[in-house]
Amino acid sequence: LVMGTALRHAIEHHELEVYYQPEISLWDGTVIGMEALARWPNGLNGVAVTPDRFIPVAEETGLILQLGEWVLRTACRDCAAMENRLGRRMRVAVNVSTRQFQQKEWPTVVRRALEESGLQPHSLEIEITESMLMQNTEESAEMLHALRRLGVTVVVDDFGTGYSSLSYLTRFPIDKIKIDRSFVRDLDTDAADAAVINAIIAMAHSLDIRVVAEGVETEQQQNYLRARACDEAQGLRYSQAVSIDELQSVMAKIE
Ligand code: G
Ligand code: G
Ligand code: MN
Ligand code: NA
Repeated sequence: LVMGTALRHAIEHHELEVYYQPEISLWDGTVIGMEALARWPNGLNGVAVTPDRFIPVAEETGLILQLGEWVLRTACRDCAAMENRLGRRMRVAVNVSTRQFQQKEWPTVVRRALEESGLQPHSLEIEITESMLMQNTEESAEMLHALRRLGVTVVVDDFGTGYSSLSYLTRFPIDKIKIDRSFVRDLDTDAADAAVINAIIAMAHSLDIRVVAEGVETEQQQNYLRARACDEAQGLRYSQAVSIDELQSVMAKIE
């Protein structure tokens, strides 16, 4: 409750920030995208609060609608500016919560964020979770088709940790999956995790779905994933999430 009140105040007083973690193409090593991650630097009593603590509070209090729309608009604006500065295409991935996804007006919110920023729809990726797909499957399918019609990319985040009913990959319009970092972590030592990763990549590619590996920390993990034709990687091997101003120099180091 205390955190909810402080969070509302922080949102209204523009005290939240959006940081970006680069996403690397395993085909050519370039940074082709970035994931937008909310930050609350001054948090409670001046101590930063991490999103795994304040996002659930935002969801319980309903503040996620306001917070989520602000993250989306900021991410679209920052990505459009980055594309202009680089003179090439970039993509930005935005996480959404169930409450946002269940709003009838949500596709309109997305369309307006694109229009006001000038960002091309194909540069925006919306990250949803497996559990969001399994609740209200009819409505979820409708929402994903609405996003598709806008030209936005649909990504399933934390892949492998939820219901893992693979049939939904054929039933919903999904462009891309992000393999959860728990499978990547012990890749070098755990044959079972490696086997799961091989199977996920093969299955996704057979369905024309691109694959991102999360939580890549070592060169060995990167090389394994590249050998298995995993398309993209994200993790501390490349960079943690940084401010948009820091991102360009981080990119220069990676590339
Ligand atoms: O940045 P970090 O890796 O600590 O993020 C922790 C979690 O918080 C991530 O799993 C991410 O999905 C979630 N998160 C961060 N920013 C947002 C946001 O803007 N909206 C939603 N719904 N989740 C977010
Ligand atoms: O959306 P998602 O839940 O994936 O949010 C990303 C989270 O993953 C953030 O909390 C971030 O700090 C964390 N993270 C990013 N890269 C790595 C990594 O390489 N290893 C580990 N252990 N965590 C990471
Ligand atoms: Mn994510
Ligand atoms: Na994730």
